[in-house]
Amino acid sequence: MSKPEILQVGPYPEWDEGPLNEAFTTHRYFEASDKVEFLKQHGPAIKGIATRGELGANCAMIEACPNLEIISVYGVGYDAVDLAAAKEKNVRVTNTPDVLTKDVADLGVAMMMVQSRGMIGAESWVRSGNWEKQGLYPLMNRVHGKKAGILGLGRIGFEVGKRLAGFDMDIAYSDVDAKPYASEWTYIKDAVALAERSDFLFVTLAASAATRHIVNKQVIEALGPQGMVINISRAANIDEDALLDALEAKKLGSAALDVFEGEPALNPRFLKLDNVLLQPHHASGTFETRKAMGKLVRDNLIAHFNGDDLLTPVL
Ligand code: 8YV
Repeated sequence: MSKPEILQVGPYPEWDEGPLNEAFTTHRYFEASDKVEFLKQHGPAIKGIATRGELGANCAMIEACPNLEIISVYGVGYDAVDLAAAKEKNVRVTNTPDVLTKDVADLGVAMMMVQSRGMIGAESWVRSGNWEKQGLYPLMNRVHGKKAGILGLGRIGFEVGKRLAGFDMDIAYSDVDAKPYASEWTYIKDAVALAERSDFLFVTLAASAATRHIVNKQVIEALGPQGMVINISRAANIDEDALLDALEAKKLGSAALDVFEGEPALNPRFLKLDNVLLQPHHASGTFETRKAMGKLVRDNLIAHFNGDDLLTPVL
């Protein structure tokens, strides 16, 4: 029996390519020089799309595949998938939650520590010989015991909170409603109020039209000149122009960012700042997690084409 034909939107690590090509006939969209023509040629045969969180599947891609049955996302964020178009065409959608939750939370907390304690500058201080020539590295800022705010207490936000509790931090969170599993932490619905009482503000919201720019000028200035924002969600959750304005004017103390508008290209204003930690969207980027993500992408596709229940359905 012929293998289902899959549109592969972006590259996967080599350990995924083999098993994916064993199970499916793949069409490598990201290698096509003329992507419109590529979809015209292969779209009618495509039964599944294997994509990545940041690449998704837009309406044009979905409509170019009239026999599409499922979109499998390598990532927990499915905001780049046109869910309305998928729903209209009765296309299933899956993602890869849980397998990446703890690594993403680990990196978010690490970013807070690295930025607050100035570890990037300290590394340069040693390597440049400044330690010998100029003496002690400048003092930095304590983390333990400070006030943390978590904007979005889903799986990743909750794991961030668990880690911050280990630093004896005073934890509050904002979400659509209070979470019974977080009764030890303070629930503050309003994002500005959460920022006002926080030293560190973690943005861990699933991105959607409803959350776009939820971290706006008011939230940023409420966090203030001693505050730090840490973003391990999607750039769209923060008004990046307002963030840059505040960082440049020192109205916000600092930022630690793993996601950017237009990534991997980013606004060059970031590169001139000394109060921002820049990371290349790698919060889930460990061998263990990426292998689990890749397997889950395949297992969802295989389950669908075998007529079995999907492992991690979104739609
Ligand atoms: C992935 C992500 O690294 O999970 C997500 O939504 O953004 C990241 O964890 C990315 O989608 C992989 O390309």
